Amino acid sequence: MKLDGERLESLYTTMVKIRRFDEKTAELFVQGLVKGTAHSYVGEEAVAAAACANLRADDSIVGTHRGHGHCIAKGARVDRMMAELFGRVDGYCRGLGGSMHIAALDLNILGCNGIVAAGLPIGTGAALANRIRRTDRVVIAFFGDGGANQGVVHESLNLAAVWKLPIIYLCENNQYALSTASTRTTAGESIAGRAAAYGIPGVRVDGNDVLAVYEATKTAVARARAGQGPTLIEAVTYRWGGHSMRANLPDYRTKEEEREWMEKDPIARLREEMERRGASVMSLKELEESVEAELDRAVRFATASIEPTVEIMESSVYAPHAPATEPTDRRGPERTMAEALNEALHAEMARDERVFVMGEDVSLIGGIFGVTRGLRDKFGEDRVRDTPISEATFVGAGVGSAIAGLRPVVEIQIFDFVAMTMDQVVNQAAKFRYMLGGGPTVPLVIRGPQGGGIRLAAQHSQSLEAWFAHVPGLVVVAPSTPYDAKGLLASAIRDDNPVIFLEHKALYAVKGPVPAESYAIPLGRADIKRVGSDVTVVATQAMVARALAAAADLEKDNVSVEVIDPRTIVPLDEATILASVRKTHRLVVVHEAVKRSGFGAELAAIVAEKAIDDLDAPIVRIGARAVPMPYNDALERAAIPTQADIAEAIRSLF
Ligand SMILES: Cc1ncc(C[n+]2csc(CCOP(=O)(O)OP(=O)(O)O)c2C)c(N)n1
Ligand SMILES: [Mg+2]
Repeated sequence: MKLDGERLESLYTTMVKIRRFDEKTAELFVQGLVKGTAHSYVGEEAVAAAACANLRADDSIVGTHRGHGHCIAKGARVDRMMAELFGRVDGYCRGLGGSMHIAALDLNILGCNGIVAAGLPIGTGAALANRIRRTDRVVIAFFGDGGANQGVVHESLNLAAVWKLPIIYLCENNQYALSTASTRTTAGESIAGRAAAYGIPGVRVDGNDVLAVYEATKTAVARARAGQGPTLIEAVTYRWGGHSMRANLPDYRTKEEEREWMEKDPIARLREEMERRGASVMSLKELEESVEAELDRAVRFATASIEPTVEIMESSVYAPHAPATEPTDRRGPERTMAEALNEALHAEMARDERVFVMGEDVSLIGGIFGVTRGLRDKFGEDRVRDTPISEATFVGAGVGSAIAGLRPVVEIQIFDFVAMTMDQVVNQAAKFRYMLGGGPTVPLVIRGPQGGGIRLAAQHSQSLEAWFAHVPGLVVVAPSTPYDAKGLLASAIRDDNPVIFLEHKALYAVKGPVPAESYAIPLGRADIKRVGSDVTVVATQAMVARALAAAADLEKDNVSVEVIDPRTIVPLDEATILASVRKTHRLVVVHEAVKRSGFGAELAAIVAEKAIDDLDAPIVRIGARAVPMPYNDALERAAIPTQADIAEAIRSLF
């Protein structure tokens, strides 16, 4: 293949820049200026340089922990990269992300990643966004030979193949995952060979031959752009240095092997090729000198940059919440909670074409609880997607498409299955904005049913809000009425943060008045479901009705109970709860989740810290027994707090 001289010069410059950047990084690491760790890309430069040379500015990449080369090849500024490695405010992540997390959305670098292979679902989501928007943009998702054995790689290949997404999965097979040779961990002849199982092209190339990688990627990019779907490329290469700059590990490779691969130096090979085609030694030297000068400036820039502040750190976690005004009149036709949620989805999809819905069985049949019914008829299959059973990847695709500018609403069929997705929720969605210094937004809703009461046993009945409330970066919503469900789902969809939206499956069929028009309830605003003066009961989801029933009962005994539903666990309306406790001087917290380390423990601690002098009695927490949900009817009832349990707890305070 013949590339013109200018293209070869550009490839050469990129490769030299990558090499010298990482050599410099290693020196600066030893000097203590680059902190933590960094992973050198030296030896593998041809892969990123050739792959990205096929991309347009509006195409995207996702990189790996060894991502400096990916960023440089996609056009990142080395001064801002170096400032990031120094942990300084002018770095791409304002010093909050570091070497493994560099991203630049203006360059469509959608993030490197500290979690091996986690970028693949995210890249798949960005490709999905390209598809939904009907653009011809493509995505390259880099991963390693070690990463190739992660489940999300297989799920991503499958998802992209069935949806014919415009993405290239580019495996940098440097033959080791930390100390472990890929021959000891990887079944089959090759990684590229796995593509056959998904019915897509799989290509194995010499990753140290920049022209071979260029050619393979060019074909794959053209295919993706033409709407023909994904390609898996395996570029065989070698990293010259250790796994990371921090790891001082025993030898696991022979010197001979290292030498053999260094002789296949991709930069020297390209240089020879260029010289053979007539490039002068002088002109190559000039390119190298200009790279050197740029890197010197980068180090000066990083050194001069100041440290980020605590204010930057704290303000980078959440995007401002979407403003909302709750309706003054809550009256309306009787609707079930499932219908109310469905109305919100219809309204938000009509209001904003960036909103789309995906999940298992959400499209054709409208979800197993009917929450997404009718959406496909109204908005089409493109925006209402039935997914494979690949929770980690379709949630990750939600993260990727949100980063790419859409507003996905992803259903988890039964919320216990969220365990499959924890990396994408906790390490990716919750941290993306923060790790990029508070700039980007991740407008993603992950919704679905939690809770017990219908005999679905231990793996289909948990109440999991505490898992998510513990993770900075997530919003956690848990409505108890159809009215709240509709208004809060609208807010969740309009919010620029990842929202965990927990519906209680036993409440789907419960009816209540729901205003017909579209409305949004502000996040972080509790609702006083009953006004009282003797004791405050804070209850969530299915426990709200039980607390209200207990309160009605206690009224006969002249005990006046105030019932507050926080509605959103994060952000929490502390002010309303504290004001109530200061009035009633007593607090009972009740939730269906297991009592131990539940949300009630947090709330009890907040009230103890801020209002202990106002309390006339100990705080009482009520939650499920610390057992997995049993199948047996009577035992399930015994595990979950009852109306009688709540009434008894209230009485114990007087
Ligand atoms: C999910 C996960 N498991 C383990 C690690 C620790 N770790 C970081 S890089 C790495 C090796 C990755 O190998 P490979 O995917 O081949 O990439 P390479 O480092 O060779 O570029 C390991 C085990 C991690 N960061 N994330
Ligand atoms: Mg590797």
